[in-house]
Amino acid sequence: MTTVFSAQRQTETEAREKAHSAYRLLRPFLIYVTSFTACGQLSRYIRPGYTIIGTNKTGTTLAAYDKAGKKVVVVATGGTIAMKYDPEKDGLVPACTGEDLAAAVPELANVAPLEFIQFSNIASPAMTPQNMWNLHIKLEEILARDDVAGAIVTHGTDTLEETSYFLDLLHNGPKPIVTTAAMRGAGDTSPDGPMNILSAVRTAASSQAVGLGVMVCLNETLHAPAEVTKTHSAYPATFQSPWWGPSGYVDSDRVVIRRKPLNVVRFAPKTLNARVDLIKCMTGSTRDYIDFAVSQGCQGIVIEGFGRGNVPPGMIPGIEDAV
Ligand code: DAS
Repeated sequence: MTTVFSAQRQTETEAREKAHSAYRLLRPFLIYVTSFTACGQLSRYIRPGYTIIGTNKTGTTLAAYDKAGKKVVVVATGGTIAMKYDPEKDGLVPACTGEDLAAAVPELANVAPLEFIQFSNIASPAMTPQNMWNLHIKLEEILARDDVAGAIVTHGTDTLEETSYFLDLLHNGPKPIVTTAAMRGAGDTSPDGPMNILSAVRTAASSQAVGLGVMVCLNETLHAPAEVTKTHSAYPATFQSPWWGPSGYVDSDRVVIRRKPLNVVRFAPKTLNARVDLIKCMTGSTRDYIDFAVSQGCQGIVIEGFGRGNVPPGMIPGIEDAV
């Protein structure tokens, strides 16, 4: 097994070196290609500071990972990805920083210079809208820096889709934010965290991800936050985008985008202060939870209805009074 991995690593390194020497030789030509494509279809992927180094057989653009030495910032928030088994507690507990996680993945050194920010070290059910807002502010501050190409966020899987969607709604700039997580702890057999971090950093460093907002990266697949959901409580390939499928994937050191999400609405609020509750319909639901939310000063209620938005008749008077 070890031989297979090191042989693969060697092949990847050789391929990367070949690509870089080809890049040096072809540079004058590539400047032309870059400005030519800026007029065409690929223009949305090309921004100052990013260089396209070639195309593969299917015409997918290969990314230059050097981006003139720009950094990928790893923002760690916690989750199983950063946990290890504690025999005393008989469960997983926070045990690793973002830096510890990256130290387990030597290949990261070939992708981009990294910087680490320990935002928190919590299990993701403890995430709050306020935490998500603070994370958004921190990320935008990081991405505003000239020396940064993109950022990854390591997170728990339980609320990964909520945080990713929140960040995506508010991320108006071109630099990529890639969220990732793991279903197995850092000390478990065959942890999925190291490969997920490597794929996330590759994506954040890739010109392919520029302008695509936030992407969720697990199991070498990339998903749009508005489409992805956690489908299983234990299986590592739990993140799926039902109906639509992944928007791309990471194949060794290639980042391949197959489609872009359409109609993404983005906002730029100055603060986050309204309380909004989510109420799920059950068969037999009445107005009780709606009345309670209103009595607590809720300024908005999302009702998760049945089918195309149907609700049990017992809820209707409460909804009418609330609006
Ligand atoms: N520990 C849970 C969480 O933080 C699950 C996980 O990360 O997979 O969301």
